[in-house]
Amino acid sequence: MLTLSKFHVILIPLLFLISLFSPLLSTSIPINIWPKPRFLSWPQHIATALSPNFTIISPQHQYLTSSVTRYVHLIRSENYSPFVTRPIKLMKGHTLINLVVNVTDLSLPLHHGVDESYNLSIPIGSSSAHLLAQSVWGAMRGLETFSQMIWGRAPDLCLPVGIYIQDSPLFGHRGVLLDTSRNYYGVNDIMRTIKAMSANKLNVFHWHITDSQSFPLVLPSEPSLAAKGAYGPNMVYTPEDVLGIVQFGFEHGVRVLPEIDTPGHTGSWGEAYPEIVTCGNMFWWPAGKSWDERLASEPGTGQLNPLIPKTYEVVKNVVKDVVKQFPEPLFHGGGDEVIPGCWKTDPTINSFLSSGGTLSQLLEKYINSTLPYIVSQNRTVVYWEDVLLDAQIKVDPLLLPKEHTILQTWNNGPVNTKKIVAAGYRVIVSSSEFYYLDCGHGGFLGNDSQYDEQGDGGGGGGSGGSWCGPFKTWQTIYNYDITDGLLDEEERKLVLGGEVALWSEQADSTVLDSRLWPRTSAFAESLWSGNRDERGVKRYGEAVDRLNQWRYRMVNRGIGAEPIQPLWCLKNPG
Ligand code: CP6
Repeated sequence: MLTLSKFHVILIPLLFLISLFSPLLSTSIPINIWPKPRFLSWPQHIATALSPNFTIISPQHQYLTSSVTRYVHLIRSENYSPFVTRPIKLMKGHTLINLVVNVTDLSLPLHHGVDESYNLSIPIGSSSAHLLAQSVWGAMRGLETFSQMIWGRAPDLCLPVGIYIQDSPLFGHRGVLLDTSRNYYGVNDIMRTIKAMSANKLNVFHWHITDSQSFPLVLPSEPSLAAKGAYGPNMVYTPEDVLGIVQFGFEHGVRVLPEIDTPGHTGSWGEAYPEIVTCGNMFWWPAGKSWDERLASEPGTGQLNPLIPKTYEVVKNVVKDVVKQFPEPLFHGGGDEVIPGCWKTDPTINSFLSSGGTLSQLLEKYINSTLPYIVSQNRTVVYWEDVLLDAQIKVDPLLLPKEHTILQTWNNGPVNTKKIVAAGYRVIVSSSEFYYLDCGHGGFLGNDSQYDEQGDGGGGGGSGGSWCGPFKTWQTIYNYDITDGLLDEEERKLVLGGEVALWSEQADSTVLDSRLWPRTSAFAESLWSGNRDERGVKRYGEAVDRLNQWRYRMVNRGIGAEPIQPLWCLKNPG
């Protein structure tokens, strides 16, 4: 079998040379692959018909096989045509009958950094196309690309021939955060999101499962947390639901990364265990008080009390059950927005503080009593940046072993990313200035100036308020470079990738698709193949029509992505 590297060495320079003389290469019509592949050559602009009996031949594999079945169905029932097609030569009397998939190592697991590269070629005159990948996950990326090259109305389908694609991602961690605590989402909403992620070659579903408002996760060792903390008996995720979602993730090449946010954002735990939560159900920002004096980060929040043994009993049970349900090697422990005022409402904590203890020591005690346990369960822990960077409550880096800890930014993009990598930690970038999708509406406390410190009419704190700033356009998202401000290669290597975040104070299933898509597609391309053209110039101008076309294909596939332009623009391309 031809190996990827031989392919690479011989074919790429050759095709590149050919492409230099081909004026047709740069056109994206009718081929419109999103995210754009790293290398694509289609010098002769020839297309052929897809056989009505088209099949995909691939090795047997628990997850690849179901993915192949899905793509055969999707491809054979395609009903999508681009609005404008340039003249292309259609081969007469020829059809493409199958796609042959080869995977070099079927055993490579779906972990961070797994090889997702693939080569796809559809030779002229052959009845077979060829997909070669190192891992089944790379094969899934290639299948998606192949499916995006088909157009027409089944059974009259076409696809390009004489095309060669070599593709691989720039970043290994390409994620979407969904908050299922502020508002509940059904299992079908989560699966539809994972499906759409996979179509955009995204690979991490960061599931912010619990927060202060509700605790929807049913855990066998701690059943009362969901029984009392969920919004209702049907607004929960049972172990069977989780198993189904994790399985669905594997079938789509998407890791499901659970977050159990502690010690802050835990008001909902207090429904079952009031004794372990401080300031549960307290209104968050009394009139006239400053940011630092606020009691909590939102209405209804609360924080776990690090001085009570019962806290650790409950947390360990939760971690133990979550680790059983989620095979993903990363565990997100939260650690964001621990608020001095909330802990200070508790008498035991107050006496600890008045006898010389510090707020940071409280968080240190909490981390030191939980992180080693999570690591003992064979998990690497992800925390929000706050545990390292918060001005008042942060821990000694000695308590955050670099080999077991990853930090996720949410403030001050380039600056905080730089601080984290400079301290030697791996980082996931999800800066609110670029990657928060929930913002753009009024704050949830309305426009009451009493709460409007920043004077911008936002509600302040949390999503939708003053910290959100303006609605993030797809261009803002597309253009952001997550390694901005990092000068040397060593620092850049520590940037695992990024995540967009949909916090759900002002979102639920009714707006899920349109809040996520197609802006998350813009993010997906930026992290897969970058946001610049061959000359290094930002390519959002070129991307707009492709994104608009891709949005129509997503809508065809049942994703309620919102329009970015009037249809007129596709009829009159720039
Ligand atoms: N919930 C949790 C939130 C936010 C964070 N953590 C958040 C903060 C600011 C904005 C949006 C969301 N709602 N648990 C911060 C990581 Cl603007």
